Amino acid sequence: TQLEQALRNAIIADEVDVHFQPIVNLKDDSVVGFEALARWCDADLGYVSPAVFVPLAEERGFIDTLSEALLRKAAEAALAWPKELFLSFNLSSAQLMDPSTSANVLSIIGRAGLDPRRLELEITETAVMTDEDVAQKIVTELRAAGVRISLDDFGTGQSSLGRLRDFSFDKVKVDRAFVSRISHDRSSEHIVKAIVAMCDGLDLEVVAEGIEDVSEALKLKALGCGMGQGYFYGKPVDAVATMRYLATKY
Ligand code: G
Ligand code: G
Ligand code: MN
Ligand code: NA
Repeated sequence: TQLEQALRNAIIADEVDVHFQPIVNLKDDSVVGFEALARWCDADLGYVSPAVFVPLAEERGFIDTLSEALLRKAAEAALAWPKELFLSFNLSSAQLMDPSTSANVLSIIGRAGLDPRRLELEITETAVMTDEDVAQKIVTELRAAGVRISLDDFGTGQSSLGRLRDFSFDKVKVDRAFVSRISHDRSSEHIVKAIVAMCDGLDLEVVAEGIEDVSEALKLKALGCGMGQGYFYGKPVDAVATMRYLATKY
């Protein structure tokens, strides 16, 4: 298709970019890391969402090429940040079914010179479920090298609490569907409260996604949620703007 060809060309021409969104410690609003988010604007097609082109690359079998370019760029950008800040990078479900993913990821960040202990990989429950043995093996290898693993979009899809016990995660990212309703509906508040309590007990860190205003931020702080992310703290911006943002903090 036209879209597929345009994407293939954009990867070759190095036109798929990566933006960064801050993740903060909700106790003092300090930045603790950034999530890398793929961005592509085609000359003819205009802006194309990663929600469209990531699945396309998976389906057509070139997610590895795309993801490699994105991780390399993200790791190179992260080298310029203060060393205590982590880089969080999304892995797609196809990558979690491919046993060579762990070696690939470690070799890409190794070449870039990024300490694996500064890398976090975001994976979804759906991705884990497809082939749980392969996913577990990939995650075990990455964690042995110091990479942390977070469970993305938690609370949506087919959440199984048993997976939180049996699978080795370091962090849970609460889906923004809960956060966006937390100021208006008590049931979302109770759900987030329960997730925070459960994660405390399981020694998992918690990030609330999609915080858009101060009332959501205050509510999440009051619920004891450790970390937050969302437009209220910062929209995803390119590597240069990320450095400017950091200059205002350090
Ligand atoms: O940034 P935005 O909300 O448009 O992202 C849409 C979706 O695309 C999200 O689910 C996000 O996780 C995913 N996404 C963004 N960048 C990447 C990437 O580099 N790799 C993968 N696998 N998914 C990404
Ligand atoms: O699936 P994942 O959680 O990786 O997707 C993150 C997506 O959420 C990104 O596309 C990012 O652009 C988007 N996002 C980040 N913060 C906010 C926010 O505060 N509000 C909304 N609506 N979207 C957000
Ligand atoms: Mn994510
Ligand atoms: Na998410």
